[in-house]
This record gives sequence, C-alpha cells and structure tokens, in this order.
Amino acid sequence: MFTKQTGFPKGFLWGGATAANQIEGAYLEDGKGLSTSDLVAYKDPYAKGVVDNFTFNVNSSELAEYLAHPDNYLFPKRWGIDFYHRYQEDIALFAEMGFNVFRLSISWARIFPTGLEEEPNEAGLVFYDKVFDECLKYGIEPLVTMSHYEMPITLTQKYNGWLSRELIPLFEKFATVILERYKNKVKYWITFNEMNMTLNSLYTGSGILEDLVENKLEAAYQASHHQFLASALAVKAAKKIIPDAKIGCMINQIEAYARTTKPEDQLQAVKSNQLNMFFPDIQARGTYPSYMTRYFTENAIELVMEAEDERILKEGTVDFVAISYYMSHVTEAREDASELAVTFDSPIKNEYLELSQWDWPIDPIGLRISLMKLYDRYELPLFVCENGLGAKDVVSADGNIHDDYRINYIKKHIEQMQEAIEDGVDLMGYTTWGCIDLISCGTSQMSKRYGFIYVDQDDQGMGTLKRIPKDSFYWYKKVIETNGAYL
Ligand code: BGP
Repeated sequence: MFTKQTGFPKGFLWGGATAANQIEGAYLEDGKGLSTSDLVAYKDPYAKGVVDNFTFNVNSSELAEYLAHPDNYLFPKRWGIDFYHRYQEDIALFAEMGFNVFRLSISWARIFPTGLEEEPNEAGLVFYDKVFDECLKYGIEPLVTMSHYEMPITLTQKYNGWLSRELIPLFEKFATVILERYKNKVKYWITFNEMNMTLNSLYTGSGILEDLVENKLEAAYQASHHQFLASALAVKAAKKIIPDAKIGCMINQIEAYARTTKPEDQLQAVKSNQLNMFFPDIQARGTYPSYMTRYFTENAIELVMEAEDERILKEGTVDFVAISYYMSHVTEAREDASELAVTFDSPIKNEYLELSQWDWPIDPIGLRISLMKLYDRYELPLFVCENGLGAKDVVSADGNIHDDYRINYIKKHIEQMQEAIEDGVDLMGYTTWGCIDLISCGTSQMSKRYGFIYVDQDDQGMGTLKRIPKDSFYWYKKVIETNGAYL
C-alpha cells in the first residue's frame, strides 16, 4: 500500500538558471530602455577597507551621479556575457548537457523601455521569440521569471519603484503582453525572483531609492504588498491565457537555526522562519498570515491597502513554490524585532559548516530541511530554481577548468533533494544557478563564477568571451542522462 519513491521521478526537470540582467548585455540595443540593474556599479565587498560600505542599495545622489557620469563607473551588468548575441551557442551547450529546462528572465525594459509606453517594443519581443524557439528546438522547456531584480529606471525616477501602487497596472500590462506573445512556447513561469530579498535591498528587489523613504522596513513591506498584488494579477492572467500553465512564486530560502537549545533562541528561529515564509504564505494561500499583525504593530508598520486587495490576493494563488537555496543561517534571541529577518550575512557562524570563498555557509542538509518544511506547509509542488557555488575558477595549463569543488557541492545538494523526494516531497525540478558563468548579482563581479561553462571575461570586461565546458559540465551531463542515479 505504501511505496516509497526511489530516486528522481520520471520527467524531473533538470537544467540551469540565469537572469536577463546578468547575461544579456546589449543594454541599449534594439530599443531597450535603461533598467535599474544597468546602474549598479562594480563593487568588491571583500576588498580591504570597503567591507562596511558594501550595500546592495542605491540612493538618489548615487543615481544622479551614475546618470551624469556613466564613464566613471564600471557597470558589468551592461555587458553581461553577451548572451544577446551568443544565445544559440549557449543553448546548444545546455542541450549538450541534456537540459530539459532552462530558467531565464525577461527584461521589462526590453519590452517596455520606460515601462510607460502603450505599445510594446517589437524588437524586444522578437529576441525572446528567438531564444524560446532555440530552446524548444532541443526539447528544453523555458522557465521564465517575469521580474528578476530589475525594472525600467524611469519607474524608479518617476514613482520610486514598487513603493508606488502605480506600478501594479504597468506590470500587469507587461505580464499580459508576454503571456499572450509566448503562450505557445512557455508553460512554466515564476512571477518575481526572491520576493523576500526586498528586505535586504530596496533598490535591487523593488527599484526603491532608500534615502527617499523614512521607514525602510515599512517601505519594504509596502513594496512587497504591491508586488503580491501584481503577482496575483499575473497568475490570474496566466491561467486565462495559458490554461495548462504552471506559475509559481519564489523566495530565497535561508533556513534559520537556533544558536542553542535555549527556548528563547528556538522561539527566535521560529519567528525568523515565519518572516521568510510570509512571502509564500501570501502567494500560496492568498491571505496575510495572522502572525504578521503583531510584527507590523510592534514595528510601526502601517500598510496602505485597498478594499479589493483581499480578493485579488485570493484569486491569484500559485501552482508551485520555487526557492533559491545557497545557505542556512544561525539566529539567537535579541531585543530588536526589526532585526529578525534572515540575511546573507549572519553574524553568528555555524561551527559545523564550511564556508565558500565568499563566506557563504555550505549546508546541503539545510536544503532537505527546507524542502520538507515547505512541502509540509503548502502541499504544493516545489522547485529548486537556484543553487550553486560561487568560486574563483582557474584555467589550468591543459586549458581546462577542474572544478571538483563545484561538483562536490552540487552532488551533495542533489543527494539531499533525493532524500527529500524519498521523504515524500513533490519536487518538480532543479535549475542550478549560473549554469554558464555570468555577472554576480550582489557584487557585479565576473570572477564569482557559478557555471558549468566557463566564460573568458574578467571583472573589467576584458576577455574573448570564449565558452569552455568545465569538468562539472561533463559530470552534470551524466547526472541528467541517468536522471540523478549517477552522482
Ligand atoms: C540570487 C539571485 C541571483 C544570483 C544569486 C547568487 O539571490 O537571484 O540573481 O546572482 O543569488 O548571488 P551572487 O551573484 O551575489 O553571488
């Protein structure tokens, strides 16, 4: 009567993930408008002396300075890895690895250069037509993120990004246009990348200039409220336009562990995890969870909502919950409730875990724990749509890249996904982050590499852009060929 699932189910989706602003380049080509990500300058957070200054946020004077003197800055996301012109070669390499899914995002500013136009930019739409056709030629399903950390810069200048409710109809128009246009090519969609990361960066997550807001925490939740509504409307549109669409939400899943068995620390971990799951709680269940009422009150957060919002959220719940997973986090009891949200930079080290070269704790079992908890909570299919190791790769004298550390990292995470599946979790797929080397989101560095495919380009944008399969390329190919049996 009870038969345990062994190994990965048939039809499991194996592939890799990217984002438009980290790969495409061609930042002003074919009518594309400037996007918020085009104005993120290169920063090395680990260079001596600047660690404390490192921030993902942009303020209004920085923005004015960037716009007035662009030549004074390195903006690596403007070049990406030239996927815009090399997508055929790159997709052929993904096909060689055996991908049956490829996650990418659509740049809003390619379709609506300022976000305000009545009609979309046809040349922008044509580009993604070509990319999807190329994927489908090899039997690769595109998994499309509608909004991955960028928007037309005009929407930041005019409205201060997602702080304004005005963005909802503008996004709905964008979503409807791409759903209509690609309805016969794209079945898998994610509305917003890592919704919870607006708490970490108002600019990256929501296009907000942080010095223009008084209460940053309140701004983050108000912007999130607008994104929840936009996401729900996009889900509703997707169901109408593509009846068999699968459309999901996404968070950066950073499981919080209590530092000790002290009940106060345990309680803190419960609260931290609630703050993370608040996002899928709304997107999967369609209502604000009750635990947020106390949090909002105690943090002087007053959200502006309208009568119709409750209905919109209810009508736009997702089909699946997607996560990116890189690390876990350690927390302990503290006074300041506003500090509860999990972040990349946990001040408390977990003595059981090794760190990546960028000090991210490596915790494969944390992935299993996350999947088990999320599945218990939502009973919806899950998707691990980002996971991977950022590392400084070296091209050896033999011309190859021997990245056994990356193989080891991904292997351990796949093992834990398999365990989770055997625990009963319904997992749809796995797309490793940065399947081809790309520009890092948080640092704009090229040298923080995640790929199975090396791209010859340095932090200053110098290099031939030649693609070289790494050792991990051949390893992942075998993993996919055997549906995860070979690890
Ligand atoms: C996630 C983002 C990706 C990404 C990845 C790795 O938060 O969705 O866009 O780049 O993290 O982060 P980083 O590039 O900063 O190493």
